[in-house]
Parts: sequence; C-alpha cells; structure tokens
Amino acid sequence: NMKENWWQKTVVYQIYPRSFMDANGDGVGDLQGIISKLDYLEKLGIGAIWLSPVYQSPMDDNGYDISDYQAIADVFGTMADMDELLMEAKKRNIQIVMDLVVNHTSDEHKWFVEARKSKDNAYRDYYIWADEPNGLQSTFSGSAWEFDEESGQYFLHLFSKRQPDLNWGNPQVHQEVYDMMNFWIDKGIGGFRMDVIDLIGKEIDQEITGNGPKLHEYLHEMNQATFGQKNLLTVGETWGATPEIAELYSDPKRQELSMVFQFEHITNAYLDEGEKWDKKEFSVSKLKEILAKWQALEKGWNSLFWNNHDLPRIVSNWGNDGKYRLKSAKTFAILLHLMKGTPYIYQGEELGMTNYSFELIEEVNDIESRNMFAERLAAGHSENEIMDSIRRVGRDNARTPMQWTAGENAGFTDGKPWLAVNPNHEEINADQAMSDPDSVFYTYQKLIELRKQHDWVIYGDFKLIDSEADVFAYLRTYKGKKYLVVANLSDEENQFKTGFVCRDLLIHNENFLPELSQIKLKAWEAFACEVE
Ligand code: TEU
Repeated sequence: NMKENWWQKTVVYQIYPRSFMDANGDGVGDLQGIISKLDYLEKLGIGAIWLSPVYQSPMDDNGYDISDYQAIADVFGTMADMDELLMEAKKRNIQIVMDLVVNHTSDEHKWFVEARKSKDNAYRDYYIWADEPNGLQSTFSGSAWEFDEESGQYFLHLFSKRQPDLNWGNPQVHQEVYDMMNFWIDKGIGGFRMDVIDLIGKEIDQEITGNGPKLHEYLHEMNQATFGQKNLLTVGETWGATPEIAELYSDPKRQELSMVFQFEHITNAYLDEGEKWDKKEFSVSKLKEILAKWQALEKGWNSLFWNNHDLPRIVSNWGNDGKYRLKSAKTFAILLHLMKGTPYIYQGEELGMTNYSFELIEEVNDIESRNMFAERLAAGHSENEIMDSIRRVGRDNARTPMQWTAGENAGFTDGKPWLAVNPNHEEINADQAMSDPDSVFYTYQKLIELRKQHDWVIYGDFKLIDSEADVFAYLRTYKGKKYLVVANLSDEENQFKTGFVCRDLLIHNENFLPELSQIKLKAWEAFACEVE
C-alpha cells in the first residue's frame, strides 16, 4: 500500500558535505559539522537528509569518484563520526539517505587498481575495455575512452578519466554492489540516492548509454537483493527519463525504486533549444506544460526539486536574485512544495542563497566547468563568453559554502574555505533568517508543516489552471475539497481570474488577503488557499 510509505510524506534536504559546515578548521565541511547543524535542520522540519558522497575518495569529482565504499574520506571524518551522525539524526526523526555511486568507481578503487594490472586479472572484467575507442563522449568533455599504457587497452569513463565505468554486464559486479548496499542498510540508513543510475544498463557496442535494455532487470534484481523489504527511500538520478520511463522505475508493482529525479523541467523549460552552456530564454509556459505532464504520473511517484549540487541556484537562474530575491525564492518554494511528490531542498535554498560571480577560471573548482573551459577555449570561444556560461549554470554556483552568519567566511569555517564564500553572506545567512519572521527559511518551514498537517498536499489530484502566460496556477482536490495554488513567475504584475472564493488562506508571500474573483498579482506573488 503506497499510503504507508514514509518517503511520500517527508521533505528531503540535500547536504553537499564539502560546503555545509566545517568543524575542524581545514576549510572543508565534515560530518561533525553536519552533526552540529542537526538542530537547525530539525527546526526546518525535514525528515531525511540526502548526503552527497562522504566515502573514501581522491576527490577528482568531489567524492563522486569512490575508492572505498565502506570507508569515510579523511577530510569528512571517520566511520565513528558517520555512526554518530546516524544516531543523532535518528534522535531527531531524520533519516540519512546515502549517495550510491555505482555506475563508476575511482581509478584508485582496489578493483580498478587490480583490473588495470593485466588483461587476465581477476578484476579485469569489472570494468569496460576495448582495443579501439568508439564514438562515446564523456559528460566532462572529450572521448569517453582513455588508453591504459600498462595493459594496452582503452577503458570507458562516461565522466572523468579518473572515474572508470563499472561493467554491469558482469554479475560479480552486481554481487559486490549488493553486499556493499547491505552493509549500509544494516547500519540503519534511510535509503539511497542513486547516481546516474540510468546508465548502468549501457550497451557499449551500440553506443547506448542511458536507458539500456537491461536497466530495469538490474534494478529489480537490486531491489530484491537489498532494500526491497525495508521500506527505504530510493531515488534514481535519471537525466533521460520521460513520465513513461519514470513509471517503469517507480510503479510499486515492479519493485524497483521509490521515485526518480527527472530533469525535463530543468532542461526543457526554455523557448529555444540548446545545450547546457548555451544561453536560453526561460519559459513559464513550457515549465507549466512539463510539470503538469509529470504531475499526471499514475503508476509511480514524483520527486520535486529545483536545485541540487549540479545546478545553478533557482533564485538566480529563473527568479530575480536582486530586487525580488526574497519574493521569488518564496514563490518557487510555494509553487513546488504544494505539488504532488516528495520535495527536495538543496542546502542554502531555504535561505534564498544565490549564484556566485566567478571572475576567473582559477576560482572555479568543478571538473565539468574546467574541462568545458579548456575545450571551448581551444574551439575559439572567448574567455568572457565561457565565464558567462559558468556564472550562469556552472556547478560551483551551488557549491559555495553554506552561509551561516554575517561573520568571517559566513561562519562556515575558521580556516581557508576550499571554495569562495559569497560576499552576500553579510545579508543572506542563517542567523539573519532565524531572527527575521519574513525570511525565506520560514516559508520553507511553513510549507513543510503544511505537508505534515494536510493529506491533500500528499495525495490530492493535480490540475493545471488556465491562466496568463507567466502565472502558474493549479488546483489540488482531495476528499471533495479544493485547494488553489497561484504563483506569478514574473517581475511584472499579472491578472488572475477565477470563479473561486478563498475560504482559508494557507500561505502567502504578501501581507494581504487575495480577493480571488479578479486579482492583480504583484511581481512574484504566490499564495495557496482552500477554495470554494
Ligand atoms: O551527475 C550526473 C551528470 O550527468 C551531471 O554531471 C550533470 O550531467 C551535469 O552537471 C550536467 O551538465 C551525477 C552527480 O550528481 C554529479 O555531481 C557527478 O559529477 C556525476 O554524476 C558523476 O558521478
């Protein structure tokens, strides 16, 4: 019975450990830092933390390159710290969802160290080798094949060359992964966020990477071998999912995952086509169309998110992080959190944290941005143009340290922060937010509270309401009652007309009661009402 699943009723908070809180002064966030902020998260009201990787890693991709799945990276702490985090979180009814990165390992993982020793090594077949590279490209620029001198073949890496892809065609790899997952499940974790999981069914010879023919067979097998009977939250990162595909993952009958992170609303809500780094014009109409299509999911469950550690800050990307920073941050929150699905908050989103103005490539740490910079520079793009792209959508925008205080380094560290702290921490910080009833933080807190109080938020049907282009309005219905959510995603005023009467105002980012028969919405105004 879907209705008994805790993960449908909760709100998840993503922590990027490097940038959350540094307890030991080395400039990098750590597990003790997280523990010290659990009270803050409890106050926000979240029920789970998605913890980006904290495993042992040479940090070529900030921990998404794992060299030991059952050890903690020294910079983050020890296994004892991890156990303490699990225990302290549990005391506050917070589950810990671990990041599961099993499309690839680090090149320093013992399996790969062995595998590259020779063609007949027992671990050779844990990875993907070829005598000649084919046309597959790495997400982080260039060919996905790297020549290994020692053993005389190329190995596949869909990400950095220090992230060799595991060979899911080899059943032994499955078993190793399941054993490792069970190790974590036995520790009492709340689930897994599965990194680029849609790539594990790849068929190299056909140059198929995402959504390969055996993908769902593997995930069903994984479910049965590990978390299947445990009522854990499992969320797959699936850049290539359509609603039809999402149902394959999340239809409970199929026993695969709880839900997926779908990206259509992130990648396609633009007027023009173009790749990640190209400048494109945000379209509210497109966003409405895409999200309404996803809300109609019947056999599965949605995740809801604007942000993560790979994406620019929503308030900078589609909101207005100047004049309307507070209002637009709240509007995106209200719009998302009253939809059907499990909402995810990325650290700092609840403060309305913004993108960072990277001036020089030297300030940028992210491997994706740095590789793209080199590639585009060589292809003749100007430095200015490339830095513009990085400022707009580079991954480090989300990775600057969490802004706790107005003080030095935003209270994130006593040392030298690994990535620049945004100077706007003097205004935008958790201390300020706590003491200001009008802060973005309290809007998130209120939304989380509404979800706990009202079943309609979780189970109600969704219907998009026809409205002006920049107004996103929808109706949720549950047990004969109706709830209206309206958001003006614009710097301009907009008309909104319906035949509804607002009976009970549930949340609003303005200080007056909306008169629904015909209202003029202010810039970035949003509210939700029970209506008749
Ligand atoms: O991301 C998958 C991924 O493809 C991203 O790199 C994304 O495509 C990119 O930002 C868009 O340009 C996951 C993790 O979330 C990411 O942090 C890792 O770098 C990547 O996998 C490799 O593990």
